[in-house]
Amino acid sequence: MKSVSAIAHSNIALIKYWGKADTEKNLPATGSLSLTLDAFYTQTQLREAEADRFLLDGKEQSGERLERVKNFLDKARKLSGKNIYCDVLSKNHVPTEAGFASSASGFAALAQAVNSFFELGLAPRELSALARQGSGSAARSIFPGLVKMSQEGFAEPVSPRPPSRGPGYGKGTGSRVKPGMTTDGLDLRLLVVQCSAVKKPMSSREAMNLTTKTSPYYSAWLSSHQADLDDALEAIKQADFSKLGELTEYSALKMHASLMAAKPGFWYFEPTTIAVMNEVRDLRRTGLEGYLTLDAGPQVKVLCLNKDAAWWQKKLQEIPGVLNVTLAGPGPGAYDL
Ligand code: 2P0
Repeated sequence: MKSVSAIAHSNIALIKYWGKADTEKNLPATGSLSLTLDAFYTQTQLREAEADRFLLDGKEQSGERLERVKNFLDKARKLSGKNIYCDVLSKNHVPTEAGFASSASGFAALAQAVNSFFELGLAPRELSALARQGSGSAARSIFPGLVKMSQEGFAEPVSPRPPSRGPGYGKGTGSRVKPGMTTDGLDLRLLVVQCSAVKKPMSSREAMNLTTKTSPYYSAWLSSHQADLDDALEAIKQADFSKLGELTEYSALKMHASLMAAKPGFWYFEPTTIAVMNEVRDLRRTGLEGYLTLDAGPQVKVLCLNKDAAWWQKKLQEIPGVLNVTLAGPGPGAYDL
């Protein structure tokens, strides 16, 4: 019986994707810029079966989760002309639904596995576009390190490099990188600060659609976004960490402001989220450089340089209410096992 396995790592956007140009095709309204992370990933096995099933961390899924996976497999069946059904066995090494972007690694791993299983032979850019149809942020997890996503709906590495095919690295679209190798002179680290264990009260997809439909700030988000993306790419080129950090914080706060201005307004912040946000600003004033970002959940992520990461980790862990702080570096692109 046919079986393939793949791994994809999670990513966190520095310049955010928030809103769609086309919900059918899941096309983003703007580009985005992200860092693929070594610390969080999803491993997915596809096994030929009588009918599609989806097991996440050993639990059989139903409802919307199952439907999204089935729809994705339908696309692969259509592309390949092969009417094969499968068990999708996924294991998340990412805390699901707490703002750790598990759909990014999830759909990227599924796309990677589907490419082999259905023998689609997709090139990296096409594979990224396929992953996007599962989840917008998944398009970026196909690639290692710093990744830019275009409005056309596919991602690519900020600095393209030939993929490594060394032993143990699997067949992948992105090389497994050593920390610092894909961040162009900026030895970036991201500290993921867990501020709450509550389950996400609103999915990012719902929150994004609410913003698009009702927020008067959404048009401002759209019109100001391209400049942020261009400036961030320039900051990377110049290895200007302060500039990249400022833009990272700015993009996240603008995204959340647009959601708060929706009708009804919504926010993901919990008390500890706010405490960490305040502390990051204070620590930056009095200590070392670090910049915050926030996704569709209460956790705070702090972008810093490798040389300052241990200091930040210690300081963040000391904040009352913080559950844990995970240090992540640049991670590899998606690959077959
Ligand atoms: C991002 N997020 O750029 C933004 C910032 C969350 C906050 O992409 O509807 O799961 O599946 O395309 O990719 C999370 O939303 O949304 C996300 P869909 P996705 O990372």
